[in-house]
Amino acid sequence: MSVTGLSARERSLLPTDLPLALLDRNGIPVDDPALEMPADEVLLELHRRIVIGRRFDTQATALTRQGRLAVYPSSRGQEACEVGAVLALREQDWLFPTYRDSVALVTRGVDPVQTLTLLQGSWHLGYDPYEHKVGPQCTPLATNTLHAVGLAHAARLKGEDTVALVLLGDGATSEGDTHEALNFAAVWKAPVVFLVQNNGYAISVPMSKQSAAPSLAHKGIGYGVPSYLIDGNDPAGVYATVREAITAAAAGGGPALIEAKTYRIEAHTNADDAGRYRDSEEVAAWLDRDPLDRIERYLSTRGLLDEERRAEIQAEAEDFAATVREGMNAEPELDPAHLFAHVYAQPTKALREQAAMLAEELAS
Ligand SMILES: Cc1ncc(C[n+]2csc(CCOP(=O)(O)OP(=O)(O)O)c2C)c(N)n1
Ligand SMILES: [Mg+2]
Repeated sequence: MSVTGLSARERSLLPTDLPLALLDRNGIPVDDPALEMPADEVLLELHRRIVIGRRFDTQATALTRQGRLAVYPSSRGQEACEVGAVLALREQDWLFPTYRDSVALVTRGVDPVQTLTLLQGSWHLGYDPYEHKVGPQCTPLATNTLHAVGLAHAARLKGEDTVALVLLGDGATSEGDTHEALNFAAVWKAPVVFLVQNNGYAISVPMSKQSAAPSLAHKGIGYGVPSYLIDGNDPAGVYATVREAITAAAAGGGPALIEAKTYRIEAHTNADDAGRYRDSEEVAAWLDRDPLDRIERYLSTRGLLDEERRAEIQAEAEDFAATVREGMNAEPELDPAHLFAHVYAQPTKALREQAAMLAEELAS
């Protein structure tokens, strides 16, 4: 696309024509990259966390088949985003995830069983958001964008060095909340990074029916938000971009919008049949761009990843999966009265009446 006729400020906000990357689909470093390659320790940690995250994901999917989880939205294929973005966060930063981002949560250190509590249907939220600075996994699309901007703006007013990273999908960019969040993030120069995981679909709705924009990253320009278009299957590239955006936001540069082009390998959730709206050739083409293969190939070529380390990480991932199984197979201890807790600061009259009615019924 020609940028002739645009002002310098407009040009500075635009994403690149081609998605930015550090590693190509074969794990070979791209020529003349616009991003800085992360240190070797970071690359090794990206690899380790992706292996563990993927094992967690297959374990969670298996638990839905065993009736231990009500629903699970898999992020298989999207691990470069799930892991790359989270490892780029500093300890003091906040993460605002969606239902798709359980792997991001466990990468941040949230207990895996607590992570799955919501999807098990046994409690509103299984973890303490303050412990790891992770907001609740958001099911209403895009509402977390507003939470992230609110938190980031408040932190800035208080003089705290905190950046908020919000994860959202391609479909969520059509929600009004996303636009309100982008607008006020830019007006307030709030330190917030919007990472759109464009996985090609909003359930069965493909990108071609979602947006006519040249890219989702282009949506930033109308709000004055600088944008990046990146290869969302390159763990090194996702890490480097999110890190760069976080550093700029922390330095007072305001928000950034990143569109990461990726693909959801599994169905929307275990309740969806993806074969009804996409063909297997499309899936196969994306399997060929697998983020785990990519980083493995790069690290192996560099001599940083041998069979021994690979086996160690695999064993660690198996242990992690066993912990998840054990925790999820234990019957949750539930108090029906908790249904009414934490909904309102001051429960409404109707809720108080319902709670009393339930208590009476349980006592009889
Ligand atoms: C406000 C709102 N509208 C509709 C839905 C129903 N819904 C759940 S997931 C989904 C698709 C979201 O697609 P996308 O944002 O691309 O995220 P993905 O599931 O692909 O990660 C829809 C429409 C919802 N959860 N919230
Ligand atoms: Mg999507």
